[in-house]
Amino acid sequence: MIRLAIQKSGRLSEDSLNLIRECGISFLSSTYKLKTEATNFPLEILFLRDDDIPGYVQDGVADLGIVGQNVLVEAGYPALEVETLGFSKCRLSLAVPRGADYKGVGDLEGKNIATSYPEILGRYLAGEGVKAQLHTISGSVEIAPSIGLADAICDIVSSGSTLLGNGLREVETVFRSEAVLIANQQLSAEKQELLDQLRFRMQAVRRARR
Ligand code: PRT
Ligand code: ZN
Repeated sequence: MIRLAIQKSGRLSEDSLNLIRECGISFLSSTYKLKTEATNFPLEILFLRDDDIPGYVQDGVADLGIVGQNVLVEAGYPALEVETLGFSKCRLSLAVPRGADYKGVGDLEGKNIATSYPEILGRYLAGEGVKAQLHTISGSVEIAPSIGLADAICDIVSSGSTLLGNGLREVETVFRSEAVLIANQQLSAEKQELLDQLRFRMQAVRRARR
């Protein structure tokens, strides 16, 4: 039996469940349960908050997980990635108030930037040679400039309408992300075999979708 952790409720949940079903794996899903067993494959599915998934897979509490690369890299475990899945595509971007004078990333020197991704943003700014004060907040990052908490923000963008609605302008792409399958790095031979079977089916599903 191999254990796969997926997001309990959020943007990754439905696509993760659909992918498992399209792999020909059947299971009963109930909104109240925190885990379920497949009926035709030796798989147990755990339903967790996405932020907890990389650490659980790293520690072996779960063998496998489905999570966004943004969360995986921010958590510090990029090496766990084994397969890109092609859904939940988004980007982590820097944005400034619409009317702000901005010519390039150097203009952020000495500025206050609100984000939920201090690791990824910190590395990006260091690479650009820019020193800024990062303020880590866990949600509603987009309102930070309008309440005077920050000069700029760095947050996940997909359509861009949230930025627009908050009077912000996207100025730099810091990181591109999609959902990925991750795996513990010390799987037993039996679990490695099950992972290989799952990856084979996931690749077939992706080819069929194209
Ligand atoms: O409760 P839990 O901790 O499990 O969930 P969560 O609230 O942390 O995550 P969730 O469900 O919002 O997102 C899960 C993953 O989906 C993210 O980690 C990304 O990998 C991916 N994803 C894809 C997105 C978006 N698109 C997205 N648009 N995650 C967040 N957003 C948010 C963004 O933060 C911003 O507030 O949507 C807003 C912007 O959207 P647009 O379309 O207006 O640009
Ligand atoms: Zn989360």
